[in-house]
Amino acid sequence: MSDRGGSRLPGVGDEREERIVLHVDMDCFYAACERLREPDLRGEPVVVGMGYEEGENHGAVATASYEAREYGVESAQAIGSALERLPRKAEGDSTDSSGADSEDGADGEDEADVAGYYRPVDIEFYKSVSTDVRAILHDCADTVREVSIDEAYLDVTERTAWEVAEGFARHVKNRIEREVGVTASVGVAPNMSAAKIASDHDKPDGLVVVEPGTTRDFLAPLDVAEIHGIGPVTARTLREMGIETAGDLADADPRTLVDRFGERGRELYHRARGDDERRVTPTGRPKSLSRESAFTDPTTDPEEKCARVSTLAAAVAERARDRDAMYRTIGVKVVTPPFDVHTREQSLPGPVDDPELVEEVALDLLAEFDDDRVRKVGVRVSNLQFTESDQTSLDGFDAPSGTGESRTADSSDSADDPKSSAEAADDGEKTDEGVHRTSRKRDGQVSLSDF
Ligand code: TTP
Ligand code: MG
Repeated sequence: MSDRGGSRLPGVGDEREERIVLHVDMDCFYAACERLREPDLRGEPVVVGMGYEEGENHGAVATASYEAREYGVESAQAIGSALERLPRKAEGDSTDSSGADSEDGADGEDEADVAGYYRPVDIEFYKSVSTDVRAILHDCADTVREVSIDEAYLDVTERTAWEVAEGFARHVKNRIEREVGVTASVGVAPNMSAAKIASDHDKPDGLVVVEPGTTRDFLAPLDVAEIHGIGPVTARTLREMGIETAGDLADADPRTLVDRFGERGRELYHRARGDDERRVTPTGRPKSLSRESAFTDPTTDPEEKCARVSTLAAAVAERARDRDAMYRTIGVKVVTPPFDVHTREQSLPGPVDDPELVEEVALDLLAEFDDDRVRKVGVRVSNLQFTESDQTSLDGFDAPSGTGESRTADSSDSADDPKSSAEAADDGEKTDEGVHRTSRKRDGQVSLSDF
């Protein structure tokens, strides 16, 4: 099927088999975000409603925590139906306990426990959390395709090897959990569609690796509906044709499928066989490069802060050089407890590639915070100008050098993901906010070492 390479020997000349693709999908994302700022919700059934208002019955379920799913609550359900399955928890001073009859809960629960926390969607907050997650993804991979607020593909072929791909993926997962506080499920496979199925295979907190050469076997027992691109209608038609599993589909006669579904039938046939030659194409060229690092304990020690900023400055400058990027603006970010983000930056007369200057300017900007207790510092270069077209093959997504829109925190195909505060900072604004927002860490070295 591959028109690339000639040999089918594993790892030899077959580019398709060599790719290492990660699909990262956050677990019950909106609910996880709510838990982040309301830790009491951990381990509890949580329902996040779109168009929902506290104490009301209208709106639809955007997502439900896995605990709430136990009661039959699911995305797109009317809040009224969700409340029938999982009554609202009576909470202190604010919410009522309407419908708090708990007899239809899951087995073995105390009556008092059979109730859930209902929260309205707060998309701005979820975007800020998504920005933090994306920063880690960009730090871990050179090629990141953000497909929604909680989902991305990474091509990490250049960063790792199949022998250690599982450890690499675990590292990505652990970083997200440790640094952001939400869990992701990750699928690793030689192509995008298998990676997506793999990330969904063991949710939540899953990690499933599909080694090259095993994709077809991995897919075979799965229901056809799990194949990307097969919705309920197609699945029903396939079942009527006696095709229940991906294995059945892989063994079907492609001509019959084309007769029934047109060329799409052939595509589904290939997907079921684990053939998917799409490359992970990034959602954009960076508008800035940054790196940041949290102190284990907040510190006031100027030397400690300076040392950290120097290290970060060197890392950022090196990354810019790797990317053939010159920069005209150098900035620092300082986070003081609890989550107050301060950014300062300085623009130069023209674009430079000058690691020493990055350090010098960054330390200069940091001096303002000498007396402050600091929990995190970051260094960023922006106003980038690319001296070489290092992503020529991907330029369909890019504006000309220096004006390319950053997709580091933005997804090009996610209309509900406008610029976050971190992005605003990239536009030269100074942010000084009392919310938990961090700019991205999008550069990173092969070692993936955490600062
Ligand atoms: P999903 O990744 O589909 O769902 P999820 O992250 O909540 O749960 P899972 O663990 O199964 O991945 O969607 C991501 C977010 O998008 C989700 O948290 C809420 C939002 N969303 C809606 O608003 N409406 C919907 O119908 C769906 C499916 C998701
Ligand atoms: Mg998700």
